Amino acid sequence: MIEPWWKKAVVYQIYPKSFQDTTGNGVGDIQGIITRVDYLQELGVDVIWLTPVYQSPQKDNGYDISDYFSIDEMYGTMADFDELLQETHKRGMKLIMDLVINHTSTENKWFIESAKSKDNPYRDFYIWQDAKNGEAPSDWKSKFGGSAWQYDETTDQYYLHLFDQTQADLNWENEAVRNKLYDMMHFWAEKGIDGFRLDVINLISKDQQFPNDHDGDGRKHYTDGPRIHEFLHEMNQAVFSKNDMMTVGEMSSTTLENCMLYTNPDRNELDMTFQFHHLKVDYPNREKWTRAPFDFQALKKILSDWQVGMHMGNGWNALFWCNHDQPRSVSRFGNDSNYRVESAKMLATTIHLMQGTPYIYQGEEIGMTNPKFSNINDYRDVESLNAYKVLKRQGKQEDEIMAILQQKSRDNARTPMQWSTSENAGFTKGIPWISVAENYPEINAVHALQDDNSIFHHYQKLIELRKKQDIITYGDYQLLAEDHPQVFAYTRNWKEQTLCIVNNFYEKDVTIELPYTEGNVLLSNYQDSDRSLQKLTLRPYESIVYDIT
Ligand code: TEU
Repeated sequence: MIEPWWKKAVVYQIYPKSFQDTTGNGVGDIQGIITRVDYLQELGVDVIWLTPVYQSPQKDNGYDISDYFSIDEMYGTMADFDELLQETHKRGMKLIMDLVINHTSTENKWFIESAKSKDNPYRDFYIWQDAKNGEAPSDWKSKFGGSAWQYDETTDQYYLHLFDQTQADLNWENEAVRNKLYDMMHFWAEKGIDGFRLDVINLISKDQQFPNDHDGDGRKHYTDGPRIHEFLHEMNQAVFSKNDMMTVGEMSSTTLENCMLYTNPDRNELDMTFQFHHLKVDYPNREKWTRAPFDFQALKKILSDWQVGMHMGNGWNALFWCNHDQPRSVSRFGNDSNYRVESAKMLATTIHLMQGTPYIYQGEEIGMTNPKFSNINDYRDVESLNAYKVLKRQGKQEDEIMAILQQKSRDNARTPMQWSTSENAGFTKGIPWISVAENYPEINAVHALQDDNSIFHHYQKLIELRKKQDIITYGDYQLLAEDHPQVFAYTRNWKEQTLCIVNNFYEKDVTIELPYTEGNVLLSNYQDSDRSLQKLTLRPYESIVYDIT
């Protein structure tokens, strides 16, 4: 069997709004991305994932699509997009698009029609329900706060929106909707794109009774819902199987069992999945809007369970610490003050040596940090602004709310890419749509490229190592020193070979005994890492990859 190309690939995620502006309007654009493709090639990544650039009122930065067939003018034109695709392909790289098909913007013409009357041909494109006992059809909550149902006077019914009220959920029970979406996907496939990242794709099938949840937000009635595997298989047969594509599903609150099914090649659904359980280890009692250190034992256990489970189930993981919805990884799991470089490299090694396809989020490769905004006016994200209001209503002090947002806001990852020491970090000549982090004179791509020991060059080495060592792609995974409070160590085993990866997640030195005596150091984040594994002393955030065969 020929192994699919995406198993050995590394993906780079671009958030276009914050990547590179060429017009001076303070917003990144497609021409800006084109000027940076060489930079990505130098890093060594194989695939670019572009978050949504379709026409959109931008209530949720493009995750609210008003026209699937055109590019938002803020980002450029379809000709610009075609040029980007060409420039990517010319360099032997691939491009995947972000596809948001759980919902559309309420400004999408389908929704505008749908809202007009109960007998409009588009009525059943969305999920409309009558009031129950004079109230919303169910107690489901929007993921961005408030009810998930919005009342619409014109037809005296409610429509469902699991996200913002301007993001109406499509009715996947309706075959006409599914066929329209598959046709649209063909349109992009025919352009020659190399795949899709499918936004919250495991939420598309809802329990048609829309039952009350009582003690939750309703997610159990639509997460990995009743017809999800059927819909994904159908989509696969209609679109993916007809094109050489990679597909990655973003899975909200999913389970390992479901992801094994989504990605088992025999089932023909998706190639790989993002799951978020390891990024909820700093949500005490499942509450995001709190300040809390991360639970290291839970982090190790979750990542390890998914490594072992997906390997056994013949599934495939997408590996990542960060994306445009998460705080910066070095600020969250590393140490962005005293050991920024060491800890960013350590985190990179920990995740890149696992089995799956690694994703690098723009700026992660130079160790960008959370910006630590201290004023609510600095924030742009609809989710953060809603959370601010809710926390205020709960009586929290301004300082406390700011401290929470500094740790948890999605805007932490959305500040402009730090290219150079020029004004606005070289991102724009105008006023950036969101402020640039103040540390750009120190942390930027120009510095990273000049410094042989930079985080950028560490990522380069990780990517090279993956290309050279098949064991990273195919080997199994075993956690070592399971209960160790400070060290995340594991082995990868394949054929006769064993790699041992040892990571100190804390600032304190630590001595650890591992079941090996000596190894060849393939990569580390200090210049002079010890070859002897027997009684190994790791320095702050030290991370070493040994070949112990
Ligand atoms: O995010 C999906 C998702 O589950 C979010 O609720 C995520 O958990 C949240 O942002 C964390 O605070 C996707 C996109 O990545 C996100 O940018 C969109 O806002 C969302 O879908 C709606 O399309």
